Amino acid sequence: MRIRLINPNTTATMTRTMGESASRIASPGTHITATTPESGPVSIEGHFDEAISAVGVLEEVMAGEREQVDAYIIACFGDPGLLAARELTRAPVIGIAEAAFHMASLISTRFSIVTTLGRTGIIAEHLLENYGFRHHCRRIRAAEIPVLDLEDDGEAALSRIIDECRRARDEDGIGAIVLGCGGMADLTAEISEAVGLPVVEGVTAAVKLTEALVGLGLATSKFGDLAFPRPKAFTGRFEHLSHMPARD
Ligand code: 2AL
Repeated sequence: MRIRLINPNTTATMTRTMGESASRIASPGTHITATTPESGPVSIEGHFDEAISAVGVLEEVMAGEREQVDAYIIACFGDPGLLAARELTRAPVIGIAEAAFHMASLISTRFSIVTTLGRTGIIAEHLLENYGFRHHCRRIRAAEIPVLDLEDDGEAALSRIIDECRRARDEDGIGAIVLGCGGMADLTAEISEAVGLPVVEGVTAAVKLTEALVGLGLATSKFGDLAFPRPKAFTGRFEHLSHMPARD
């Protein structure tokens, strides 16, 4: 099984870290390739970054289709471009936020999210609402670290995340913690050990969910709104997307 892990931000070191975490947890026979869009923001910390990054995600899915990969993971906690990506393929496409919410809800009745910056909290809140997980989440907390500090100042970032997770454990009445950034993928074991609660991280959760879907022979439904996009003209710098062949 070939899974394409797409890091929507363009920081290659983060892509590599997430790819390693994904490969470590993957079953024998699963091959993960981690990719980064050619253009886009180096980190995703708000609505603007997210909107721009979605185009890069879709381009990576179109490239993956030419290689006929079996499944895709969108490895940013806002799940940028998720539904649009599903329109482009029959292969399962899983976002790391939705993967983490699903997994956390299977092992606890309530969880809290610990994310990077407070301003990204609203993105998680919208996803909880859209995915139907609002009542499973007690609180969205931020360690107030910029995403790239996870790479550049890892020790300090880890210690702030652990402090916030401990506050969540002590104050929120929860059974599990969801880590709210793809860049935290390699920190899960350390955080879990320091906090003593189950810690769910989306990259690894998404690997297991995609393996399950492919193993069950379940593909993205082409009935209804996730049908392939209708061929049409695109103008300007998106002209190359014009009249994409209709697929059934
Ligand atoms: C993210 C993430 O997962 N990757 C990124 O660049 N920004 N989301 C977040 N809340 O920090």
